[in-house]
Amino acid sequence: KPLVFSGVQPTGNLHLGNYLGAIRKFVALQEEHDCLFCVVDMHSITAQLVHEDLKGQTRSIAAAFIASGIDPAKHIVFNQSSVPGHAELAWVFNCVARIGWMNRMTQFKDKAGKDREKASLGLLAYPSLMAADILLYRATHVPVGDDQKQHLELARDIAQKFNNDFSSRISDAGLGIDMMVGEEKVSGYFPLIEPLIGGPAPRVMSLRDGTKKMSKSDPSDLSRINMTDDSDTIAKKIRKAKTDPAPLPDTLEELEGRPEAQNLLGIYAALSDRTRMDVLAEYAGRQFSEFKPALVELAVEVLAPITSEMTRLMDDPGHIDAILKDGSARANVLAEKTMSDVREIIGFV
Ligand code: AQP
Repeated sequence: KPLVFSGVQPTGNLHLGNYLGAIRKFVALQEEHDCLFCVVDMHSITAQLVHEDLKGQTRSIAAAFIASGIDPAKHIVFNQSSVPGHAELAWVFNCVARIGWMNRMTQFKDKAGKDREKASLGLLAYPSLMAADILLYRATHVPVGDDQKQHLELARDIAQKFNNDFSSRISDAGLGIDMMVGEEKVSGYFPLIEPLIGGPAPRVMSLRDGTKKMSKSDPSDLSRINMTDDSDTIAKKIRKAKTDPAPLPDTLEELEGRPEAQNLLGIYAALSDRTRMDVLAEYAGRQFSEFKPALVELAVEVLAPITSEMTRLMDDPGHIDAILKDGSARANVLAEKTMSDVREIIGFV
């Protein structure tokens, strides 16, 4: 049965990119799948070790999951550091993965900056921990934004190398599962991961520059819509969003070379669960001076109830901690089973 895993780092205010690229998809997937949604606090110390309020940030991500509609009674909502298997499996994967694989990661290059020697070892090994997060539960389906595609491909490579390196031990212990690699049927312990990246806004771009990803670390707050922004702030940011002077065209092809227009259209489509073509059919020929107020109305309609529910939940940190504790206990049971198999396969006494 397909199992869904995804995580969000507690590294600052969540924004519309995190919501549309990840959290909104979690909510849709929970109807048909068993899911684990994780606040990946161990990832958050890879780029910056000391955080002013890591506990508060962790609770606010959990609150965002629940306020967006994730049901923590049916699915597992927990924080990464409370399940020791993440670190244990990441160590094994550090020994499976090759340094060259990590050096090629664009996120590492971006986040490490010019002086890579000064980046933490954790930042380099980030994808190895991410592979462990998913494979600790032998999860198959991973909803993420487009920026995580390369990391998921690497997680697949790690799973495949582990399966190959230990193939006879896996089959001797009777722990293999059958899976298809292309046309070929193979057996291995870890499943091959399916990234779930599609939708009309797989990469939400900055409101100030349509060629840059919307991101927590952009110094301009006008570049992003935070999930905690009030209605007036959302309206101001959309009003000030960069656009070009042309009206919306009839076809998607005519939007080529207009990144800001593409971005706003994608955001509208994702927020309204429609295709970009469908939205274009309604707004073709209209100026952004007409489209932006419609986008403001839609964004406020979707985000305001989530923001107010997040605020309500954050007023009771004890309740959030209890949800995380319960999720961690349930995650730990699944993790222990995998780790006991992995120790057996490797030959740890
Ligand atoms: N702009 C985006 N568009 C679509 N999806 C996005 N995600 C992040 N930014 C966008 C997705 O959100 C999930 C959680 O992301 P994360 O917690 O790993 O944070 P991040 O990717 O480091 O987020 P930021 O905002 O981009 O942080 P900085 O500024 O530190 O780089 C993931 O599924 C991610 O794909």
